[in-house]
Amino acid sequence: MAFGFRKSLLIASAAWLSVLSTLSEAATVTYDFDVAWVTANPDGAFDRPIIGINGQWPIPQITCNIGDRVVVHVTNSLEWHHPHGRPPQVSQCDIPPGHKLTYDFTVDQPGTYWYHSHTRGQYPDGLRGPFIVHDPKSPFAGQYDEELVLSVSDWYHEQIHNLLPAFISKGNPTGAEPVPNNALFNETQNLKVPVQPGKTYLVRMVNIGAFAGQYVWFEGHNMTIVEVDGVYTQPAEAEMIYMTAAQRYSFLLTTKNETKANYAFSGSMDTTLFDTIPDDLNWNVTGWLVYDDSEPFPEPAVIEGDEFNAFDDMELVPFDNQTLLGEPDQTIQFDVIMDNLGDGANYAFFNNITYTAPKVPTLYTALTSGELANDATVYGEFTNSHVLQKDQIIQIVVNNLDTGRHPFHLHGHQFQTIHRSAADEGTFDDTNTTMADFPKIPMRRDTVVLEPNGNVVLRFKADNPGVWIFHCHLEWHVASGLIATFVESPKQLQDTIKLPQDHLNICAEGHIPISGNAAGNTIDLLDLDGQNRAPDPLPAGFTARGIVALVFSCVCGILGVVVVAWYGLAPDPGTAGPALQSDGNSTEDDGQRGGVLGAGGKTAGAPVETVKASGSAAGR
Ligand SMILES: [Cu+2]
Repeated sequence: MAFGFRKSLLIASAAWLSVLSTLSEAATVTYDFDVAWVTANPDGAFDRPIIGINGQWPIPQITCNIGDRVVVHVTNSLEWHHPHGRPPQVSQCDIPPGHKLTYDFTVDQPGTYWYHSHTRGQYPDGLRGPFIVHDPKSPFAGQYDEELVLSVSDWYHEQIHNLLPAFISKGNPTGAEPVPNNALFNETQNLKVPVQPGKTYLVRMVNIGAFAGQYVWFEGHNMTIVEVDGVYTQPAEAEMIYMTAAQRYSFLLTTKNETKANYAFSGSMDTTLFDTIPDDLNWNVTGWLVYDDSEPFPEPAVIEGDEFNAFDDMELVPFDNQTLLGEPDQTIQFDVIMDNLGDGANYAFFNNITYTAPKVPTLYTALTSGELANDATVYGEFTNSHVLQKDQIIQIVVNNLDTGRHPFHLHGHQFQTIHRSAADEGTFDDTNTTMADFPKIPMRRDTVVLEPNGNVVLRFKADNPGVWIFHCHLEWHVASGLIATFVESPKQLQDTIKLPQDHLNICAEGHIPISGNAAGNTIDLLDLDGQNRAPDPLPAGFTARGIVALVFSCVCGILGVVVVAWYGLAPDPGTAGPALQSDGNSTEDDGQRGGVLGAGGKTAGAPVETVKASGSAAGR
C-alpha cells in the first residue's frame, strides 16, 4: 500500500525546509497508524470488512497547523489474499504486509485535504480520511465561531478487490464502472449535526468518494465559499455546490437565530456518471442541522434532473488575486480516450498511452539517472512521463474525447484553470488565442471537472520539485490507466533528496529495484528492454464497438438457448403462480428512486466532529 497525501510526502521534507526557518513556532504532530481490516456497516445494509486504522473506522482525522512537521508511522497489517492491480510506483514502493513506513513532512499550505491509499483500490474500501491544516493567519480567521468537518462519499457493498478484476476484463468491454450502492455523509447516513443558533460555522467539506460526484445543498441556509482545494477565495455565495471525488470546499454557514426547526442537508450522486442505474439505488444521502433534538427532522426536498443548478467554480476568484501566468514554456496536450486492448478489456488513455507502472518507482529513476533524468525516455514508454524544468510555465490542455465527466487532479500544485468548455464543445483550439482570451485572475485549485466531449486548459509554474502525477480521480480510471507523470526539476531532486532507510527497506522486502530506468536497467538507461508494458493493441479491424456487438450477439445467442431450455424445463403455469406473485411485490421498492431520504441508515446519529476555531490539533 502507498499513501497519497494531498501535498508531497517524502519529497516535501527536502523541498520545504525553507518554510521551517520562517515559522519558529512550528510543532511536530505525530500519529501512529496501524492499518488493518475491521468490520463496519456504514449504510445499515450489512457488516463487511473495511480497512481501518488502530481498530477504528471511520479512520482518524489528521489535524495540524500550517508550518507543523507531521510524522506518521504507518504499519501495514493488511493481509492480501487476492492482490489485484499494481501499485502506481511513483514516489515510493508499496508497504508490504507486516511492514512499517514513516511519512515525515512539513506542511506549508493551509486548508482542507484528505489522505488515502493509492494502491489496489484501497481507499474505496475505507482507507480515506480528512486532513485539516489550520491557519492562524487565514483571511477569514475571526469571521466564524466553530469549524465542522463534513465528508461526502459513495459506498460499495462489494469489496473493491472483487470489483476491480471484473471491471478490467473482457467481460466488460465497454468499461462500465461499478455503480456505488449508497452515498454517505461522514461515512454514515442520517447524520445529525448539532448547531447553535446565531453562529457562523466554517464547514470544511471533502468528497472522499471513489467515483460519484455529488451535488450538496443545505435547506434554508446559504454557503459562502471561502476556500477550494487549499486556495482561499474571495467570498462567493452558493445555494448548491458540485463536488467531484477529491474536491474540497470550505464555506461559511450562518445559523438561524431561533431553534424552532431542524434543517435537512443533502448529497445527491451525479447519476450521469453511471452507465446503469440499478432499480434499488438511492443516490441521495441526508443529514440534518440540529437546532433542537426534540423538534421533527423534516424530509428533504426532492431535486432531480435539470433542477440541479450548482455553483460554477470557474467564477471563483483566488483571495490573493494571483494574475494569469505568462505564456507557457511548455504545453502538454492530453486527449482522453477510452478504448479496448488486445486482452479485450477497456482501458483509459492519455493520447495513445494507458499508464502501466514502471518496475522502478519514477522518483527513484529520477534520482539515479544523472543527466539522463532530464530525458523522459528513462521513465518508460507507458508512464506518460514529462520532464518539467525549474520555474517553467506549464500549460496542460486536456481534451475529452469520451462521453463521461472526469475530475482531473494534479499532485504538488494548484493550477490556474484558464479555460473550461461546456460539454460537447470538442477539443481546445488555440489558433488565434491570446492572453486576452483568458481570465485576468483565473480560478485556482487542484482538482477540476472536465465535461463530456469538452476541454480544459490549466497553467502552473514548476516551482515545487518532485514527481507528481496528474490523473483522473475516479478510482476506476486510476485503475484503467488515466495517469500521467511530471518529473519536475530532476536536478534539484538529485541535489536535495536523500531517501530514508525505511523507504529503501520496503522496496527490498517487495523485491522492487530502486535504481535505473523504468525497466530497472542501470547500465544503458535508454534501453527499456523488459519494462512493464500495457497489453498489446487489438488486432487490426477490431473496434470497441465491434467487441460490444460481438459480446452482445454472443450473450443474445446464449440467452436464447437458456430461455429455450428454461421454457422446456418450466413446470405448468398453474403451479408457478405464488412465486410470480411475490416477484411482483418486489417492484414496490422502485418508488424510492426519486426520493431523497436514505432508506437504510441504521447507523444514524453518529456525531459530527466539532473543532474549535482556535483549533489546537487533536493529535498532539
Ligand atoms: Cu475518469
